[in-house]
Amino acid sequence: LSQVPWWQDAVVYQVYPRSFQDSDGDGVGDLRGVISRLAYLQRLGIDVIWLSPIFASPNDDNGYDISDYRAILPEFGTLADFQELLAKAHDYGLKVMLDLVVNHSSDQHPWFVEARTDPQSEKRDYYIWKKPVDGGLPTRWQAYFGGPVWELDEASGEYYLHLFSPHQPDLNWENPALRHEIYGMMRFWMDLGIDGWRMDTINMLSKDPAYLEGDPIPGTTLTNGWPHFLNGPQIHTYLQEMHHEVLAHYDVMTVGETPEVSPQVGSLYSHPARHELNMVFHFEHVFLGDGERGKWSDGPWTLPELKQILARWQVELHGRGWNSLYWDNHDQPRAVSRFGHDRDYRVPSAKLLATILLFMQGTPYIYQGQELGMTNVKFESVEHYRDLESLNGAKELREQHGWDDARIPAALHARSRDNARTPMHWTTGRNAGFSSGTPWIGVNPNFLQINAEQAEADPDSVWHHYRRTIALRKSLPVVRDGTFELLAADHPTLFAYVRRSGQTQLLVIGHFSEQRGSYVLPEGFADGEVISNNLTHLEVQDGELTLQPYQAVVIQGN
Ligand code: TEU
Repeated sequence: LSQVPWWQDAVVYQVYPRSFQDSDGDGVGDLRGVISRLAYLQRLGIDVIWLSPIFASPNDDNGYDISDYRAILPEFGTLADFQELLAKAHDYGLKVMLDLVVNHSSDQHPWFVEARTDPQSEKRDYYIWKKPVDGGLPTRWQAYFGGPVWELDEASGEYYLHLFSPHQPDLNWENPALRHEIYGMMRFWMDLGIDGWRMDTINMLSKDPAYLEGDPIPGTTLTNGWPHFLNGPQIHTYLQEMHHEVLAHYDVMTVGETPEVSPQVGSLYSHPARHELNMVFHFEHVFLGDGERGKWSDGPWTLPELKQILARWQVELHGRGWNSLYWDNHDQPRAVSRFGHDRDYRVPSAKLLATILLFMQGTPYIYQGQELGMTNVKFESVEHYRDLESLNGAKELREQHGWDDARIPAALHARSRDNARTPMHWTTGRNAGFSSGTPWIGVNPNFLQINAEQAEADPDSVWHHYRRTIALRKSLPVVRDGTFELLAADHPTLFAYVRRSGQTQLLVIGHFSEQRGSYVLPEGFADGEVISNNLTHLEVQDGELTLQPYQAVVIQGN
């Protein structure tokens, strides 16, 4: 009998430190703030805290642009604060993962400063430089935060590559000295006792050396470079090397952030026999509705599409790797606003999303505030946004695509990353209990109705539904081990699946609709036991279930 790895039983909670809890009144969340909330996280029943980057950074992209990988961002605290956080978390039985951002550094990192000021230095090759082609850009690939991926370095006449902002130059993973610097840095944090890594954009490390032009992006002069840098030729070699050199020597969990992967490719990254990562985040469900202007197009999504994507990952990765389960993170709008119904059915639809997610196979990730059913924010104007992707996006939509002043705020409201980054709601007090100073980004005014203090006091809250569902999940090995079968795949409003293992079978049903509906229970479930229900009542008659809007139930069959 093989032992179950601990991370297969774990529930992860993502903390975005800047917006979680401020302890010193400067308006920015910090590590001592996280320490003060460990008891809260333990009460929720999670096992692992993933901290978005806490390292020194000029904050062009809120810490995803690192200028010193071994130092804590002073706004967040000191290394001693981090060590205290780690020790106290461990005392509470909680593990801590950090964010590994090594596709790029900050342009303020001493490596890049040296590479730029002295083209002869060995640090030059830590980054990716190209001579102009026909007097211009080496390729017309579009950067994630707008504009081309190449920035001209006037002094040397060469361009450097930045897949994200110009302040995030890409590191050159082809250089073995760079790779070993990174491995040494990883050992530094693992020797302090951290329990895992979330690896930022890890499938972008290996660029196709041909640097071929991409397909044109309509309405722009730029092209799509994705096929030339996602899941590139050396990526598995690098990850196997990282595993062999560092990861294998520690008891840590790893999750790679990998846009544009299929379950087959996900298996290459996460099959245990390949010694790369434990699991990856795919983006297929959160990319639903993206169009010509990417996320800003915010097209409609349908439930059959959503089900098909999630079911495919459940079935095709079973026994061939391991799934990461998520709706929310710091880059996504709030799921209750996107996939639920945040106006009239906020509480039931937030609970429904919890049920659907937590009964699937894989390691679930809950993002701060998701457990309260926090919603998207409706800022009055573009000036209230802080995220560079949103600000650059708004500018491009206005200047290059002629979007007007009604359409742009609507797009930001629907899809901006800042929807997830407004301060956490703790209480009904000043700034929702986040800070005694002026928060770095506006607080969502609905904190008077949605906050942790009230949620913990109300047994019917979204929070208690998360707590109970996490506990239930942990008590049922079938959730960890069982097979997955999607039922009624084409049904427009019903998300139903069965998990089976040995004699145990669970039916999970979620009703994504404002109307009532009905569902004939499959064989073996008509007189089963209802083990979870997001509403207080339930109607079953002659094997037929009547479903209320956004109702979610789990039935254990016999
Ligand atoms: O995001 C990687 C990524 O692929 C982004 O393009 C993501 O799809 C986008 O933010 C969604 O709008 C990671 C981090 O999670 C993100 O916060 C960083 O900005 C980015 O890498 C660069 O480090």
